[in-house]
Amino acid sequence: MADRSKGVKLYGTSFNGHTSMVECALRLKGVAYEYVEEDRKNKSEALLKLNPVHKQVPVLVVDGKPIAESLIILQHIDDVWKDPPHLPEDPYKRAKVRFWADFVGKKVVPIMHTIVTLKGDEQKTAAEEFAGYLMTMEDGIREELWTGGPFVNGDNPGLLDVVMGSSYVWIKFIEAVAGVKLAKREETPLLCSFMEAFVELDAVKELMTPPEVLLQSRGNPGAKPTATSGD
Ligand SMILES: N[C@@H](CCC(=O)N[C@@H](CS)C(=O)NCC(=O)O)C(=O)O
Repeated sequence: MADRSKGVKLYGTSFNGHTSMVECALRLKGVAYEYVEEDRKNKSEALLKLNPVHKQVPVLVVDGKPIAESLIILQHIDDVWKDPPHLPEDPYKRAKVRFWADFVGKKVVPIMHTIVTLKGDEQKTAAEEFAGYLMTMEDGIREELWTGGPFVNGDNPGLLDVVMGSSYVWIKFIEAVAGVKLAKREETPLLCSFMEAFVELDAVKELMTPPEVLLQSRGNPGAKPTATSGD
């Protein structure tokens, strides 16, 4: 039985995909944690001390020891609380999960940020680029990882589901703001169904801020719509 009694503190910000990924992973593991809201424009001394290299959220502190960078944090959570596993047992598949999670961080998330800053044809081109990345991922996951279950690695959500599932509300938000369709079922049926299954999970449902709430909060990014342990 995993030790879930460690002192766990998460420094994050509201309406933030990286923070949300970490919260989802903790909740799926059944780990209790204290949430500390940071102000991106006025970072606390504590945050600067905990993440002196990047000075960013999220930072997870376990028994007083800080870990930064969301993907590193997700893997650390899986190392510390092994049950239920978020990575496959097979070393090759583990590497593939890490590869696609890294791809989301390097390609998918940056283009999402770009889409909202553009207009007209430029925005359309960026949305097509986004769709292309999803199709590449869909093919890779189908060939290398998928075994026919509702989630990437089978019947239970894993690290890639956390990464993609946490992005789902942001995809819906950008679709609403930009008026472009980003995740198309006809192009990426597997990814769409993984993300839809993820956001319906009881453990994470309350963290999934609906796109309309995200839209309302655009002018008030400090507001947090759910309790302190949620996003
Ligand atoms: N690569 C980092 C990115 C984290 C990140 O972009 N954090 C943003 C919030 S979304 C932040 O702290 N921004 C404040 C800053 O960069 O000064 C991760 O995956 O954790």
